[in-house]
Amino acid sequence: MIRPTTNDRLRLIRDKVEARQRLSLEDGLFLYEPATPLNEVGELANLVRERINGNHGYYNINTHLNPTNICVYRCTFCAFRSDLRDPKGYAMSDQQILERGREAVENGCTEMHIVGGLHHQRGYDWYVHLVRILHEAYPKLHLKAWTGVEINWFEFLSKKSVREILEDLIDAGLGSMPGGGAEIFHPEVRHKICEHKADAGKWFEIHRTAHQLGLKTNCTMLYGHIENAYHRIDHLLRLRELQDETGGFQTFIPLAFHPENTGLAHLKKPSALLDLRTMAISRLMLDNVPHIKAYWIMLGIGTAQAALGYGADDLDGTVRHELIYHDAGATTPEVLSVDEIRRLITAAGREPVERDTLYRRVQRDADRPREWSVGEPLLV
Ligand code: V47
Repeated sequence: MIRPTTNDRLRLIRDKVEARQRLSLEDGLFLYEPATPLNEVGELANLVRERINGNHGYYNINTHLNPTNICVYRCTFCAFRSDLRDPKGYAMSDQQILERGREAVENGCTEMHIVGGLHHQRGYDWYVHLVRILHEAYPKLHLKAWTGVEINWFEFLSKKSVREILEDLIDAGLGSMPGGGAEIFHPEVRHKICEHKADAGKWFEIHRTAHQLGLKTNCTMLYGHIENAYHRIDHLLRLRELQDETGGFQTFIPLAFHPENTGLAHLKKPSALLDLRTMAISRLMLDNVPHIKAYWIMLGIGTAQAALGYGADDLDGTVRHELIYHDAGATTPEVLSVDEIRRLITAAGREPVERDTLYRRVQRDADRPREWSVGEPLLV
């Protein structure tokens, strides 16, 4: 039997992409092979990216809030967490939290991204309360808060169902959920890097319930540690399956592992080549997720900019107060100005478009840039 060459297999995949057909597990594994030229994988991903998002390069004006870093779990990849009695440990007061809200609004932010540790001594009510006080004080600021792992912890604390917890949070002012806590779903890896926290089934149950309640959520994949290409493609296929069912994911964010100060500090950071290949393969496999985010904080500015030609359509935001990556050795700046982020997108040949969390165009008055309103949804 004559075995198909790399070119034959690439041609078959190109035909599928052009005909808008689904790529299989085998296709995904082939795209990850080092002998499959990265530029060709990127070109295919760019085709899909431009089909879905045209030439738009999205960004938002946002801030992060990590109310506590004290955490009952000990995920080996995390440099942010702290023990209860460690001098590094903190939990913010209501006043500090509200001060962050004020700063965000004064800087024209449309979104606050809220995630943190699972504090040994804080009850369920604290987590709901801090969403409520922020929403009451700053009702226009979109609160994208708590990952599936946190919601699972709230189940333990409150003895309520996932649905009841999400209803409490929506009532308090939750606007959507971030995509963290997904890591790698395959148990071979998950058991080694975060064995105690929510497993894949639980993470999916929580996102499915959120989607059923009308919440949009994001999804992520932490790559570049002990997983292999099979685990990554398996992860993407699981996400694609839930998206077929609910349509509730807005954005997929591939998260490059940063080893410094973690239990996996002996590993090397993933290369820019793996970053771009993963970005492109994500765009190709997740044909039903509207957006792919190149999170500049963790990729570095140069790679994030290049990713806009490898499937990504979004750079995330100006970002203020990011701790999870900076504790793990990220050398990117702590914040980008709007002018800087727009310049990066323009230099990549894309049209910079400010979006809100739900991907509607944000309009600002040139004379009063802190004030804003939202326009039409942005998909082309
Ligand atoms: O779940 C933790 C990852 C995630 C490290 O939804 C690490 O818009 C690399 O989910 N090296 C939290 N990654 C961050 C997250 C996120 C980020 C930006 C945007 C959105 C969104 C979501 O960060 C965790 C974990 O996968 N993480 N430690 C580390 N050392």
